[in-house]
Amino acid sequence: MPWNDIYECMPFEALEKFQLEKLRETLYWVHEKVPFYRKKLDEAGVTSEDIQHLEDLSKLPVTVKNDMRDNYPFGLCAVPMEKLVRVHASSGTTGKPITGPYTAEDLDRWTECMARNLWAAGIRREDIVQNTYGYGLFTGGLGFHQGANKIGCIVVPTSSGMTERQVILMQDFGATALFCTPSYALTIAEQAEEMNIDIKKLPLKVGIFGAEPWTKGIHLEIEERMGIKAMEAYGLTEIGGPGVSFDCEAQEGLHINEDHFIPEIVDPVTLQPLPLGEKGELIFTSIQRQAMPMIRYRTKDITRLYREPCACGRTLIKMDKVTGRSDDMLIISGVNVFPSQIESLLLDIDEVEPQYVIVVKKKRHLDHLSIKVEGKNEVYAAGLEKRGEVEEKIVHHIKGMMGIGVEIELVEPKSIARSEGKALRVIDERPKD
Ligand code: DLL
Repeated sequence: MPWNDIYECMPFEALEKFQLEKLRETLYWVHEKVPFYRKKLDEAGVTSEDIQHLEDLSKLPVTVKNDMRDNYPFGLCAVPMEKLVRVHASSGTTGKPITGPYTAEDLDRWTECMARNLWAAGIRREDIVQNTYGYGLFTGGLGFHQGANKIGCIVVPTSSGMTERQVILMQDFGATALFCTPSYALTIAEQAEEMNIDIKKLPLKVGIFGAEPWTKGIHLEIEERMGIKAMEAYGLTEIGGPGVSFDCEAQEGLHINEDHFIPEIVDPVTLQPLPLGEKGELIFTSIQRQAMPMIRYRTKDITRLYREPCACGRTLIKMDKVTGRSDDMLIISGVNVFPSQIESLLLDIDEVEPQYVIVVKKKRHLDHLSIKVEGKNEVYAAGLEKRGEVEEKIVHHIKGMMGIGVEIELVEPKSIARSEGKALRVIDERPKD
């Protein structure tokens, strides 16, 4: 039985009616409250009255990440500041992050979506869940925490990092469920093996993994090494964090919480809507968010949608696992990283040229990012010690601004191949399967 069978098992016609009503309310609301949307809707010549069917969604303009940057931090808010109770954030394409503000009601709705996700993965009151998603600006930690609280289980809020301690606590507290990124799950498994602790013999029985792409191969490897069932969670800060879509026991696609988010698939180049079942870019319109509703937000995630009867009884539409993006965003152990963001940080450093290559590798299951950047003539010529100082300075700058560890190699001026078209700035050497 789903967490909320009224909404999760709603007949399609009723759902469509509900979505249309909420969509029209949202449009009216953003036109009233958000100058950015008012301008865009007026320019497109569309009002909530023009939306008579869900297909009319395609008449509306899309919203992109840079719109959030241009309206940073609270320009897209549809409520006065005193109504906000929380703000999360995630990486933007350049220096500034993108913000995810919530009203108290938004938090309640998010919690409801997370409870559905956890419940569908088999989490119940009697579970002890170890939540290693980062607590902080990232939506993973608190999002999962709230969902687990709602179900009433015991949460162990370890947050991310200190892997040895994670393993010890998992053993000592008898965690029955683990929440983390898939890459971190493998790191925990490996750490346990090094400590001669057999996770398969511990009470752990399920994990809910997400925040980064992972292949079926990794899925099976986690299940095999930990002796657990691996379930999935998908979401993004822009439309409220995790809880957007989730695995059920059938594990044949992720159910989207459609009473909160209307999905569409479009051609990433023409933006034309594609029929159900075709692969393209996923777009979401939030229809129950107050603080920052999103109209046709381009996720850049590539997937397909299908509406088929599911063995679990849910009628919510399903999406495939997300395996790629239509932009150059990298996900480094769950942290979103744009090459443009790294570039703007490198440009802050006087000692280097704006010539660089980012190399992403897997090192012991974790993503590892290294950057080769050209030193300026005089800096490079000053010798190893000076180069080391500058490398250190860049490492600190990137860590301080983005929160990720990188390895920097200051290389000789003019040693990085110059482009004759699109610059090759990223070399992703991670295995594809
Ligand atoms: O990653 C929210 C989240 C937290 C989801 C915990 C699941 C678990 P952002 O940091 O804003 O939010 O990153 C959003 O991460 O557009 C996808 O590209 C990617 N992503 C999230 N979940 C998955 C997944 C959180 N299950 C971006 N599979 C999204 C593949 C995922 N990619």
